Amino acid sequence: MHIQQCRIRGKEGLWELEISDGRFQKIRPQQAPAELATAVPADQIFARSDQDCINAQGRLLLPPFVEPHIHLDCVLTAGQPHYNMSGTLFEGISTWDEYKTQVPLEVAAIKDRARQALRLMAEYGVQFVRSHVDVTEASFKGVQALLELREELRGTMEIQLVAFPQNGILSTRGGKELMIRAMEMGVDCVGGIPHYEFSRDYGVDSLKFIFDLAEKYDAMVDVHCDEMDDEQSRYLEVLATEAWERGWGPRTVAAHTCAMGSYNDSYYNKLLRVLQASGIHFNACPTESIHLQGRTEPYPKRRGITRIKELSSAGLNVALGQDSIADPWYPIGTGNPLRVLDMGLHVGHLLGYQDISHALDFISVNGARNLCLGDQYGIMEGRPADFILLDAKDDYEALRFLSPVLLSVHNGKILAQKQPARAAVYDI
Ligand code: 17E
Ligand code: FE2
Repeated sequence: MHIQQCRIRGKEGLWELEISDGRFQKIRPQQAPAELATAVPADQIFARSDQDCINAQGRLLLPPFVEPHIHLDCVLTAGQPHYNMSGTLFEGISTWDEYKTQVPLEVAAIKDRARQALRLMAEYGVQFVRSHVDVTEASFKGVQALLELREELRGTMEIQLVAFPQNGILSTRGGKELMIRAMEMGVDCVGGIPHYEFSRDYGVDSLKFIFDLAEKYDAMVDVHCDEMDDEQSRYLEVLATEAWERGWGPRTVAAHTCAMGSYNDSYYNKLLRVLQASGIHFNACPTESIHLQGRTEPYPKRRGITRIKELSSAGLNVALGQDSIADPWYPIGTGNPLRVLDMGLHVGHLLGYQDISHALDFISVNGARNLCLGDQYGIMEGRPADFILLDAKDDYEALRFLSPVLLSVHNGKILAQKQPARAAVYDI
């Protein structure tokens, strides 16, 4: 495959790429023709190209989008057995409990829903996905289904799985054994939910157990941490301290950390010390949290979202994820990371020009760091030929128009392709 006249994110000018054996073989600067500058409408790019030689006409090529946080076992179950009417995290959890008992989980059905969600994500440029899977569900059908899917899709779309104890590790009888069972079955990351454990002590003990498991199984850690508005929900300091003590920071993600939006600055400034010392990563889910949080209070209402801007400017890595697609927690969602980014930049006060001009980091390279993708990821000669081509020339345009992904290539093979709709407007 040969790509001509593309912009490459982070580089000046136009480029051509040669791809074979699933890898980028050559990446070379290319002279711009006189009549370029996106003069050719996106829907004609493929018409004018053949599958082996695509002229991008100045469109932006970048590494694939990364979905660092989703629950594939729950996707597309919204409304069964009923919708979450309060819009709270807790009604989401109890609705999921009802689903698990009333609609017995079946491997084939879970795989089918997960595939539908992954197909949507692929359409929007995602190639790497980290999914939580509920392990406090004794049949373990979810774990089995997603492990099978991970293997079936390897090389097409890459999936990491997190053993996620939805109802708590210590607050579920036999919870530790369930976590061990999931790790034995080959799940990639250890998860947790300390803020939902019955007591502070349980929450702290669960975190120590999580890191013990991570060390034993040489696994990454990805914990739902402080997903609530309670300013006293302070498990992040315990998570970061454990990660620091054990040297596990670069392999650890603190997800949600919504309570950080409620911490006072005096505490936050002190907390920052251990966050920086540990080097843990962060994951925020802005569409999910703006919907679920702030539900217990009158006006003025908190936003319930972690300090994306402040953490980023303190040098910490923050990625954005969607968390849900039509499930008991969040009723809508398309799989498009640009939609999540749009929300994150709005609620995070991140629409300054400088912010927008590197906005796509939040749904690409930052997510790749959360997933520890290392040199598996990036537009460089010798690396796997994984990339997307956006119908935009830069981050600013991509964000403004929520631009479609024209082409998504994984290991040198086309995973998804889109012909954007054409509109006609008259008399203006
Ligand atoms: N479970 C949970 O505890 N929190 C969430 N946001 C989702 C599932 C989606
Ligand atoms: Fe989640």
